[in-house]
Amino acid sequence: MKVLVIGGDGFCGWPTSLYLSDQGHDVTIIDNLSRRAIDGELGIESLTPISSMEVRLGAWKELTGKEIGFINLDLATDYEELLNILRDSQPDAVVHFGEQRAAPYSMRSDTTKRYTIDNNVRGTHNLLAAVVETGQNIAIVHLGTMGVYGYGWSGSAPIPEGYLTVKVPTPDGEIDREILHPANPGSVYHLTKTLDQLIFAFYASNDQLRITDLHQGIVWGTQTDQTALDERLINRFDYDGDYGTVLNRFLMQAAIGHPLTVHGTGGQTRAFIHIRDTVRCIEIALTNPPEAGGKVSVFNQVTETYRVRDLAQLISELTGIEIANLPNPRREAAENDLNVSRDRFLALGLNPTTLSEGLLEECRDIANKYRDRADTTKIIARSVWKKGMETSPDLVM
Ligand code: NAD
Ligand code: USQ
Repeated sequence: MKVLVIGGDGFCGWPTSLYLSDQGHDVTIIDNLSRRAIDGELGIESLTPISSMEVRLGAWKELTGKEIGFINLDLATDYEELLNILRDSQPDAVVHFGEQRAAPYSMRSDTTKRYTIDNNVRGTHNLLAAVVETGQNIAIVHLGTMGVYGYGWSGSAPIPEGYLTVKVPTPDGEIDREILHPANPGSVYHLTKTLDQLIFAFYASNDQLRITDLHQGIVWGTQTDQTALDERLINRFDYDGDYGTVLNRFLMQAAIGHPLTVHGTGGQTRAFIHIRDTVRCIEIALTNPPEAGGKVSVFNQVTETYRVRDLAQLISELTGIEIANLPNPRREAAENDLNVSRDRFLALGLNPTTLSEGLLEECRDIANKYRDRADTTKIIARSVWKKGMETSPDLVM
């Protein structure tokens, strides 16, 4: 299968590109390297030393004999170039990872709010408009997020995979209607994913585009079999207050002896998936596209749910590192339960990787190996959801 991977330089996109190439697919990465530029803007670096795209692709070819193409293009602004690429390369599918993905970064300032909306919404719309314009039957797989559903909206009922059947009262009695699950975004970033959903619904209906939207939970881990082949292929490991996600942050903090930064009581329950399952799920989605004229195919791409304080407790018990309950810089429910339907990937053969001591240790070993690259001043999350919530004094190391 010929696949374009937009955002293929990122944390999920890079291992996915290698995995798809390894499986024999013909892969070309499209990325504007904006994530690397944001590292520069924030004065941070991935904990792991990621190589330039040139070195990454050269190493992959040297080790496997397989070639991955690369095009530096901004999905949100370089529309004509995108159209030409689709026309020339005629891919079977496009995987769309190419968005600004950090909730804290999206809430950092009016500039980052506007950038996140402009980048993500324009990028998604450009892709769909270009696919329609080519007239080609290109399948689209997009990375959405579990956060589109919000937390606790439907009480203890499991969050369905995208759609909800509701009863609509009419003068002639109730009728059943299937609707997109109500959107309840918790940040400007999550808001962009809910806007993406409406764009997809429109183009699936109006233009019969074949679209899959993967509502992914928080990805943890860093290496896959392919990225572990050589240090030049290593995946990124974000640990800073904006881009680092909770479980990887705790593992990195444990590796350098930093108290585990639980926001508030840690009663937030979230969905998780290991990076090795992310790459498998993408291939399953690519090989099971919806029919033209069908609705958007939605999967919940999660394998487990955990409460933040339970993760902190687990890692604290494994490592002896203490837990610090910090004021929460976000506006979010202090406590929530989470019950998620995740049957579709299981039915298509996903064998979930679950959290285990071995995997936690593998990740902590990586953090440990590169601990000298950590900038401890960047660990505390400082982007706040509303002015006036500015938090907390520095943790004393
Ligand atoms: P990332 O920031 O590491 O990677 C995103 C990549 O997209 C980067 O390489 C960036 O340079 C590129 N990009 C951004 N805007 C672009 C544009 N306009 N044109 C071209 N390239 C652009 O993020 P990630 O963690 O790999 O996430 C990938 C996708 O998966 C995102 O859409 C994110 O919302 C979703 N997701 C991630 C997680 C997670 O825990 N990391 C969880 C759920 C969903
Ligand atoms: N949290 C802490 N301590 C920390 C970091 C986070 O307690 O040091 C808490 C947060 O307050 C939040 C929870 O952990 O309640 C999750 O935060 P996160 O940063 O791990 O994840 P989130 O902001 O939700 O975003 C990440 C990805 C995003 C993806 C999303 C999936 O960055 O791209 O869409 O996970 S989901 O959460 O399912 O919507």
